[in-house]
Amino acid sequence: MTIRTIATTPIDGQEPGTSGLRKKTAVFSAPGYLENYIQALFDGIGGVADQTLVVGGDGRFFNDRAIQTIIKMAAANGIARLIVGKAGILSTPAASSLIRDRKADGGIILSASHNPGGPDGDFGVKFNTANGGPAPEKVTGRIVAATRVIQEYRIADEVEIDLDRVGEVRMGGTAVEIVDPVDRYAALMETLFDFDKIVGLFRSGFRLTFDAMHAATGPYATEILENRLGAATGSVINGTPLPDFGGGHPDPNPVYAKPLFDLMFSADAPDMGAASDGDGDRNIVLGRGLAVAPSDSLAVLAANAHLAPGYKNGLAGIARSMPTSRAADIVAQALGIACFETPTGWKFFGNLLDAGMATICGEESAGTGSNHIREKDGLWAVLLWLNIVAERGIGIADIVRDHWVSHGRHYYTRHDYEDVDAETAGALVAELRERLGALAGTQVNGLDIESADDFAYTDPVDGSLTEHQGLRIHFTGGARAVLRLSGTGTAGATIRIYMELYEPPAGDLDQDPQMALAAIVDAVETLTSVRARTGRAAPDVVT
Ligand code: VG1
Ligand code: CO
Repeated sequence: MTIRTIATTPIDGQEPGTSGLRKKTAVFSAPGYLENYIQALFDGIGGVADQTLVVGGDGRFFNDRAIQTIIKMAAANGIARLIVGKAGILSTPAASSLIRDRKADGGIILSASHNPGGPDGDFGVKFNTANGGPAPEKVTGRIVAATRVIQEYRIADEVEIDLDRVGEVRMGGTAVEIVDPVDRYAALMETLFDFDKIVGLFRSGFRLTFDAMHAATGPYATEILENRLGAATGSVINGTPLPDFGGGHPDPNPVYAKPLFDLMFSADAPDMGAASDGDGDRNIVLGRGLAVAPSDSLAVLAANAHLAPGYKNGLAGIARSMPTSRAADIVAQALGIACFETPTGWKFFGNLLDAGMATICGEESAGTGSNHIREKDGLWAVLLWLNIVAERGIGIADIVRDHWVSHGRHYYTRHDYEDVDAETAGALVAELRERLGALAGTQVNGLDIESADDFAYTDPVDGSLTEHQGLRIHFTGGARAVLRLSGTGTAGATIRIYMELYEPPAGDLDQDPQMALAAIVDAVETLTSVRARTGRAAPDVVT
């Protein structure tokens, strides 16, 4: 094997955000960009000599070429083994599970997740550690430091490997193992859920539509839902992963998964609708005429998890990201277990899961998962819902309403202003942050502000402190608004405003969330002038 050492210089801005390094595909595929970052990654983790890494991506445009580069670079850096998904594709949950199963030293996941793909879309690279979870900030910090001093990268002068052929080939001293991840993932799901019970549900005529959005989950969903569980053929739609996701935006929200939402609100709606995102870690679940708010989904799943075999002994604790509604906290209280509030991004759940302090975690952005892996897991959530429906014998909407009747309802909405000028967005946040200290005790649009702060998190396991994770404004009576900037975008800035209001069990549980939250929305506008300052009449995405 001939190894070439190529001289290079640091590239600005190779800094991971909420979930890995994400850039426009054109940026990532420019000569040397991926190479610099991968070498910095190897250098930042102390080298990969004699290690084993898992590699795979969500199949988006440039995935295949990027993997070939990574294989050649890993071989040139003396790695012992690479475990690569067939055709270069691994859903994020499958990659996490593979890292754990095979006791790999970590994994490289090529994904920009819910961001659009294609030559004009986005690309991303994420590093996961040996626990199967996204690298914590102390690790990404070392990688960033390495991007700033890089002088050369190493790459093997070898022909490309046929990624479609399952089996093992060698590149110099490196074993390159191509695996089909679907069976292994399906087997893991069989250990957690009562497949026989779910088969019975489908036999009784239960109808499901699962929209894989032409992304990574398709093959797993078809195998598990249709082949193993007996959902009718055609229950999985858009099941073939495509490099441009069929021209769509693989984010399962009401805007980008509109056809599924329309179906579920139509007269001919099946019993359950569900969708996952580009890399398969997110999920949305809908019943007939009802989209389950992701924050509610976390709470309902936590309250009913004991009905599935994998969780029959109960939960150690629940964790949610700070902007996620506090519906899960009420469940934790009722169950007598702890509820942790972490910054946005799955990397903050890793320590809690490793320490056995939390069993189920979730985010308002349509992510739920458990201690079976160290990533959120879209299909897992769908299977847990199916298991619960099969056990309880009532539909999705009834389960959710029943939950509100016993625990109360957290009306919730997130308003996103996308592709805002970065300076405008930064100034808006900075100004509100300045004013936070003076807000407590004041009134806005007739609403009393009880307290306001900038969320900081001290990890209870390793004591690490993460600051500036979102501006929180608490109103008397328990309502709240949170404002933060997205850390996953690639163009301008996205302002996210999260709003919630608690209605106790005896209250009005059947309002339209936008109506229920209208006063909070207006108060936030008064406080921030977000619409005026961004020149938008309304948010781009409302979830
Ligand atoms: C968003 C979500 C966050 C999620 C992250 C990665 O981050 O808000 O909850 O963990 O995406 O999800 P941000 O910084 O844009 O708000 V995924 O499925 O895109 O990897
Ligand atoms: Co994702």
